[in-house]
Amino acid sequence: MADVFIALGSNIGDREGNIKTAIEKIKEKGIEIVKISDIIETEPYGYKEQPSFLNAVLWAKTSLTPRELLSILQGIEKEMGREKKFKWGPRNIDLDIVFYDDLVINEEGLKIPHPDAHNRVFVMGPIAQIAPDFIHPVLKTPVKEIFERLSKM
Ligand code: PH2
Ligand code: MG
Ligand code: MG
Repeated sequence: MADVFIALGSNIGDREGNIKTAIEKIKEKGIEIVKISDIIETEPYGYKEQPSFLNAVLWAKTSLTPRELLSILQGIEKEMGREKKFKWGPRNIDLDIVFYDDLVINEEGLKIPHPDAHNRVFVMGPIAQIAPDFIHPVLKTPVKEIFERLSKM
């Protein structure tokens, strides 16, 4: 089974409820959750003129392929009536694959590791909490070191 890290984010509606519903739905799909980070409130990154987010990351084990996992996560976003106005804009739920073991995938619509994860304190922080020694497979650096570097910026 692969170790996968899934980032959750919400900045519209019942943000905490949205994150918790998404976690329940992930469990229902037979994805085995190992650990869930704290849910943290974070300032919008990228496009700033939007409400603050709640973010969390979960660590799971799955025998789904990366494509299968992606389509399950997209299905959950759809079931939850995902609204996304534009790239980096507000959304009621966002489910992103951050890492899938040490795989590096660069395909249309499927990029793993998430190409911007190492720049996002709201992704590296939660992973540093639950799996500090996980090595970023492209940067070859433990997540806790990436997080410490980001925290100093
Ligand atoms: N997601 C984005 C854009 N900006 N900012 C925060 N704080 N949290 C997010 O999850 C987030 C964001 C697009 O995926
Ligand atoms: Mg995202
Ligand atoms: Mg997304």
